[in-house]
Amino acid sequence: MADDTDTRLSDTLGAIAASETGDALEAIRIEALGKKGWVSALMKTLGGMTPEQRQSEGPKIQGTRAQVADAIAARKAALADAALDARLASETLDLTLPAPHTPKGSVHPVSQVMDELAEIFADMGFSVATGPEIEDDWHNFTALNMAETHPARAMHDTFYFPDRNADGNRMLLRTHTSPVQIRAMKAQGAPIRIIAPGRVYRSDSDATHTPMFHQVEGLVIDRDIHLGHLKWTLETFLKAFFERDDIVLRLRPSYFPFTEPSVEVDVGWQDVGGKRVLGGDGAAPGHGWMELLGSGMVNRRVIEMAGLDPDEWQGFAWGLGVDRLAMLKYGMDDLRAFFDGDGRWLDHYGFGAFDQPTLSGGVGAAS
Ligand code: 2NL
Repeated sequence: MADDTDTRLSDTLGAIAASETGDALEAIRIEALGKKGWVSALMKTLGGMTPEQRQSEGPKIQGTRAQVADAIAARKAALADAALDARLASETLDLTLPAPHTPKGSVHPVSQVMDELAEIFADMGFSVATGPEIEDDWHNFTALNMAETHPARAMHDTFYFPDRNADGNRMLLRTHTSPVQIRAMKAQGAPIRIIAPGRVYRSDSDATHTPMFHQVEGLVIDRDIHLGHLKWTLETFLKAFFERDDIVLRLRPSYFPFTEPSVEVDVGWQDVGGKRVLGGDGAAPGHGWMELLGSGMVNRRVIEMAGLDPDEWQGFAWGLGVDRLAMLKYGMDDLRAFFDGDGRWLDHYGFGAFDQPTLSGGVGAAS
């Protein structure tokens, strides 16, 4: 029986060492240590022994049981280690691989330019004012010294709503962001330094006009403000925006009902390889002027209608098209593509969300 046990023990230990899976090992354990296993059967023989026999056989049988149990535990640990090693070897992560291309949004050039404008003017002490796109004709026209008969009030320019508001005013889609500035003057009083960027609407649609477009207006009201302040402000802004020190302005007399005097502002351009590039004296040979924005000293009637005393407060204002500004700076040549929402156009002309314009890092985004 001792020989028998020794043979079974060495067979079992050999099978344990040769086992390749947890299942195979478990089968061996059941065969040896299970209720009906051969080691368990050996243990049961102790009950029928004399005390002397038990004394000599007991430690042997216990030793056999312990050897089998220890061998199984050791093999189990070895198999688990091997399995972990195999997993670690197969589940590698190559950190040198390029990031996968995942679809992501981009910042529209109009939003990018508006952010750039806000950054530049914030540095000159301007804050950003916003207001409703659905306006009444008092804030959009009357307060801006535009009489009932003014051509801009004609139906073909303005989108009117069919109903009047509670005060009997006609409602419309704002045709410029001036009403935002009227509201800001009435709410904040003077002095004031704001820009008002946003969507505006005109019933006009062709190659260079869309029924909705973007405008930014600016307004400064303070004591002793004159045209020199206007010219310096616009020059400083345009140099920062186009990131060129050689921006030259030409002021031409013009007419707007809301400013007096009114000035149209041209920027000098030069021919660089067949392309018009802003910068340089527009009067030089091969150079020219490009009309960029309208401005002027705020009409005293407008200051009055905004609730301020025009003998105490003066100021200047300007307005310009954001879409055109974006086209000039970033080289898009078709305005209509701006508002198609075509993913390919946005992939090409859009900006990364992390390309925040800053004066220190440059207001022009990298891509
Ligand atoms: C343009 C240029 C302009 C203004 C807008 C303005 C606003 C207030 C008072 C006075 Cl609250 N003016 N805005 C001034 C001059 C020009 O826009 O070409 N407009 C048709």
